[in-house]
Amino acid sequence: DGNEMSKIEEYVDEEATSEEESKLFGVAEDKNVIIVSLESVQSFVINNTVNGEEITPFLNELIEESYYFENFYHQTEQGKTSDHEFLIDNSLYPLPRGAVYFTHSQNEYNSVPDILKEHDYNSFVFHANNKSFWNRDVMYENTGYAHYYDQAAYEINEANSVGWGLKDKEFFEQSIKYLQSLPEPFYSRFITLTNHYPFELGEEDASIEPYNSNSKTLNQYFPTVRYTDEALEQFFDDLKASGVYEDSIIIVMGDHYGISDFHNKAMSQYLNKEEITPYDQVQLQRVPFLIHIPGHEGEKYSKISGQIDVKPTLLNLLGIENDDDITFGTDLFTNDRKDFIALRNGSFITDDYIYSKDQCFDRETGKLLAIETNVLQGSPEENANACEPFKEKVEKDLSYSDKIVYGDLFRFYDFNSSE
Ligand code: GP9
Ligand code: MN
Repeated sequence: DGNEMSKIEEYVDEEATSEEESKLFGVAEDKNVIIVSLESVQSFVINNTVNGEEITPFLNELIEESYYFENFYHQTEQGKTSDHEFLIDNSLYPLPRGAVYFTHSQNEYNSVPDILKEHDYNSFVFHANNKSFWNRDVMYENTGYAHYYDQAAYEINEANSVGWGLKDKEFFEQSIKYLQSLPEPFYSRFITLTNHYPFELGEEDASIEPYNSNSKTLNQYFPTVRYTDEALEQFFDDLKASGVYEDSIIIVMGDHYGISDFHNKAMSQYLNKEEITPYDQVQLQRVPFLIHIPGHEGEKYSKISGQIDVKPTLLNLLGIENDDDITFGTDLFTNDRKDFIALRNGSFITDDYIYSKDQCFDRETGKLLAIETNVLQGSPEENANACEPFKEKVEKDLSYSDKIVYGDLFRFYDFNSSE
């Protein structure tokens, strides 16, 4: 109820809200926003090769001209792509079970599209799937989207489809005409599809060879990632040719993992590791995240970050004061940030440690911090309990967010109280 909500407000003010102004506050004022969600693209393919071939040549280039966060984690659960959408539009955590897009689509939210409406933006999603998949049509309507360019907006046939549907190159190509017709400024999200499990691709679209391991899934992943990388390059070319590029900022990110721990044996072969430890498993939850602002040189950041941080970061870039908002993430361009990134399964990352499956690891080295070894080495401060103080904080963070969603608590909160 309202009481619970004021407790959460206090917590968020204290823990997640930055006291410091974003270094990039307002640099993208009135610009269009184009978010590209790369289906199942994980960070381990970035600046990496397979069979001696670069996997993502375009992304590797783009990173050099963007603000790039190399330790950025997805925080999704069973709601997969929709969980990622929920995170970036709301800076709330998705649910521990089920998909919030299905279970709580009628809640009151303070989503990015709703906020941007007050600043003359219209919001759109482009994705070539059935509109009711993940209950998107309902959720989008409730959170302020003006239109969803779904499957019905695209010409889809056998020749231009593979796997889950329309191929990414065709998807972007067919989207440009809609994009050019949008009233400006707009907030938009493009969700790719080709790099979806089971990673099917026709020979004519494969520029690199599959990997060779006992996992057909991992083997096929590389050519489809490359295909999506090429589709993204073509999209950038088209954005430039159409004139949309100059007035826009473009955010590119992976939505969630593509290769599950079921394929750890093949993954350890590819990564040249003896085994995939719980530490490695957490590190594999990193997805690419970059913000491309035409005219900006960009910068590479190593600080820990996650999908929960996207909303406050974006609003600050657009110069939108949002003091009364309730977000569980923090602007990426301040130093006054929350000191952990929580994954939805309770694993977490701090500057110094990674915690997963009841084990505490050194973040830098991946070394398991066991009490025994440390007694022997005489450094008791570096023991397995190092993660303990964060454990409680992370649980609190997740549970406060869950309380908001389960209890639809934003009904009791005034987002404009200081106006
Ligand atoms: C479906 C697409 C893929 O529309 O977003 O869904 P996923 O299985 O990744 O959630
Ligand atoms: Mn997905």
